[in-house]
Amino acid sequence: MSFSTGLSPILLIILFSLVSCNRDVRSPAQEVVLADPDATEETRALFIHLDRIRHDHVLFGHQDALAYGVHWIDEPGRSDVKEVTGSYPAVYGWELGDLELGAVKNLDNVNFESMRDWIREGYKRGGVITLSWHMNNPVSGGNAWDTHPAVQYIIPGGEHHEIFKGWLDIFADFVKNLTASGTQWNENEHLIPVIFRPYHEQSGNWFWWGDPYCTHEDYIQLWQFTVEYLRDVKGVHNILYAYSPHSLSEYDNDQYWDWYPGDEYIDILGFDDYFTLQSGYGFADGVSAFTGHLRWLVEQSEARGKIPALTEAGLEAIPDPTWWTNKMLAAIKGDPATKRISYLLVWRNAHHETDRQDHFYAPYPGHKSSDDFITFRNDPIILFEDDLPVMYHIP
Ligand code: BMA
Repeated sequence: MSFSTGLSPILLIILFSLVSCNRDVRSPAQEVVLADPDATEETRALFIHLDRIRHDHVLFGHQDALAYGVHWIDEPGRSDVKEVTGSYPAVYGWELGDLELGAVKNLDNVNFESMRDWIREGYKRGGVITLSWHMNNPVSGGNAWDTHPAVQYIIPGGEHHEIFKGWLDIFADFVKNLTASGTQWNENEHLIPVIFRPYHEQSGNWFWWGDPYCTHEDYIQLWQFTVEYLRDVKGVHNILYAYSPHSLSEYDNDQYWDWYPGDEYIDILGFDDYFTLQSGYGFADGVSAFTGHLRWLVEQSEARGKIPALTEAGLEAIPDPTWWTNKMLAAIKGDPATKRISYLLVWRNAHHETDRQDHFYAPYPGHKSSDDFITFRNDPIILFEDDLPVMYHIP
């Protein structure tokens, strides 16, 4: 069958190339759907780069990396990870617990002013920032582990809603004051993007926002309100939102979605898991069980246009000297899909003399897993800070 458009072939060719040209010039930044449609350029770029890089690489992260290590506190330039491997981690985790009380230091004794400087320092070197928040119980006045029910009282309509909003105001001020200038990708003063991971491990029973202490509906409302308030009322636009229940070993995969606020409120899908790799939960082989969880996370994230991440993991005090390669790396390389997680973050290296003893998750110089950690760092899949491309600019 043939038909005539009534247009000359030359005009048709011009029209066709205009249409295809338009398609080509549409920048990838415009195609990305974020929880915050008004996210800053750097925030959007971070999402795009994490999403691109994850096909070949996994970024390594460490909580409180610049604030203290097992044998030092607050010494400029130091990091246990750097002292073992020669590079800072690619991802820096920071914790905001007690910020909401107007405290000078967080619950782990990290000064908030210094934290702001360390966030800026890591960002200016090209690192990625993620924030956790062990928020105090806004109803009982206890800490995050005080499981007195609170969620139902702080969501809209609840009698403690105003107190909770005040805490979000303090958080919003903190995040809106995270700025930097003179970076390789932007000379001008601009906001530092952060991956915000509130109300984490909600599948567990140890935090007041945990599963036994609120309905799924109330948890979801808490999350949705948080995003809408920060984004639409407080005008915070430098956040990617990360969802991270505790280990998939503890429940059926379908239950992962029980607390899910919806694709419109989430950018990163993760989970925290400290136990499966040790063959916990009755798995004969922790590595293959862990690989299975990671694969599921990657597949689910890709189906929804989200970024998968291992938001917290590690082995406390790393008693196994080859844990990095024989457990963690083996699980990540377990199949082609698992390699596509974007980052993994290990928890903090508590100061031995003044904080919890043997509560550390990255090696320090002289630790028995140091050599293996260097092998892990040298694997082409794993990226530390000195391996990173520019994450905050889309050419
Ligand atoms: C926990 C432990 C605690 C710490 C909390 C918040 O897992 O490390 O000692 O206070 O995280 O960082």
